[in-house]
Amino acid sequence: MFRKVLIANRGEIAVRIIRACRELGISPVAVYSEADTESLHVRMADEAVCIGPAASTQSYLKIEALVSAALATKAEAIHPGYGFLAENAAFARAVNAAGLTFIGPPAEAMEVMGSKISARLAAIDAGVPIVPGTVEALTSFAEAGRSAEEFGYPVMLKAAAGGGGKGMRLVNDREELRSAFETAQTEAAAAFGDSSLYLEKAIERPRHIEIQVFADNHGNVVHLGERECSIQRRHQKVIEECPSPINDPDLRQRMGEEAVKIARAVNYTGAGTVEFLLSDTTREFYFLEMNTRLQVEHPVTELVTGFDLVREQFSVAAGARLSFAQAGVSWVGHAIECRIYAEDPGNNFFPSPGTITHLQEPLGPGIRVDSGVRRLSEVSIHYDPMIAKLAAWGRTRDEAIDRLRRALDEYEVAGITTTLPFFRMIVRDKEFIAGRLDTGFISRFNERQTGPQMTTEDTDLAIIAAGLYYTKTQQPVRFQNPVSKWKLAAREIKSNHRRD
Ligand code: MV4
Repeated sequence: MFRKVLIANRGEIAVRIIRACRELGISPVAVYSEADTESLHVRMADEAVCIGPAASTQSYLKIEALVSAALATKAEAIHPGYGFLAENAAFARAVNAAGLTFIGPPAEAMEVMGSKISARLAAIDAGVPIVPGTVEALTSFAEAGRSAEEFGYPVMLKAAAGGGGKGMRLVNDREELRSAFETAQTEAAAAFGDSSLYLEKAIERPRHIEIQVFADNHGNVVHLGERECSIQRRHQKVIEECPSPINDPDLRQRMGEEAVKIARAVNYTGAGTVEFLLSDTTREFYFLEMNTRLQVEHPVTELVTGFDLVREQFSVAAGARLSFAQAGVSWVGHAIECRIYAEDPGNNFFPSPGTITHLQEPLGPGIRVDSGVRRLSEVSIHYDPMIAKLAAWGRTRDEAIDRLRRALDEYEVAGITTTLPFFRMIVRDKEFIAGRLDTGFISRFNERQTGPQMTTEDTDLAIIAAGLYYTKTQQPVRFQNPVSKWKLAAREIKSNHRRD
């Protein structure tokens, strides 16, 4: 095993990786930008190296600074976490060229999956079903028109260099194609420096189901089942679950086998995720893309399978065999994760940077919090606003939801606005509880919410009532079960009050 590892990341994932280091007796080295001198991950590491100014392009994305920091501290390996350079093949190559181990797949596998077109070709070669569509990049608008007719409207235009929904356009009919083609091209060029597009038939009301895979350097490839990630907002996952509420052992096995085929086809090693779209109506599934990193939502798989994915990443990167075989993987109970963001759900999820003046994270049966912050942490505008992940495990989905609801109500954050109130409403939503989670969930949820929305006068009354309560008792407003909008509003007023 490695003696010392550098963690090329920040926030909750750096903390998560440091914890795995501790359990394995590895000395963790943190890196930080000038905005992160006081951050939790820096405090928790054995050593920390400042790699540059706040802007991530000048710090967390600086390949030379990271490699130099690893060499200077005599680290033997670099764990990239997720985001930043985690899926950057040039980074993996630079790490290896410096004689260090990159904790992740081979650079070649990252490159194949980095282009959606080569990823689809790899799937075809492996005999894995892909969404019907073009195999090569579209060379002209005329070709897009012909392909759209061939596969049949509605179609999706997607950026070849994209992923995660960036530069994606739904085209319902011939009339919409021209402007969709042009905007998708412009967006792709701006976001990825590559305007090439391809076209897929649109799957209506799909579910996003992904399979966790793991491979070692000895030819062993296994899957750890699925995660349901259909609840998304602007292509950002909001809630993830394991197993999928449409849990079906036969479907899991079939998707798992296809995911393993893909991983084998690209000589994958380490942790990876194969994304599929599943048609709710036909139950058919199609390969979408492969993420060549540890994912944000890995805790739900850990809670249900019992494996420590970061530990396993270290172990296979150090050359060991996987600590389990496919037959040794079983799934117990149900886990659900909420991503807690420093964003204002009452203001279109606008970022809410600032100082966390009060923090009480939930604990208790079946609760796991992966947090990157503590009291007095600064949430900076420079980085992703996700401050923590809250996951609940229960023997059944209902029990997991009960625990999640309880933990969300226990969770206190003041000084910044968070997405906690949004989750407190989702875990009380009938459709969510029933597990009806296709990709249209959030927009239908928002429509349901606009029904009993508070009027301005209601809000004013709630503010006055909460103010009176506070003046009288000198106690922050506290509710055991904030079911009504009024109580939720009062809860927010309580957080606002603590801001000073
Ligand atoms: C699709 C699709 C329908 N048909 N592709 C969105 C994120 C990216 N990973 C792929 N996405 C989609 N691709 C075809 N051919 C619908 C979506 C989609 C979606 C997928 C999963 C979860 C939420 C979603 C929300 C909107 C669109």
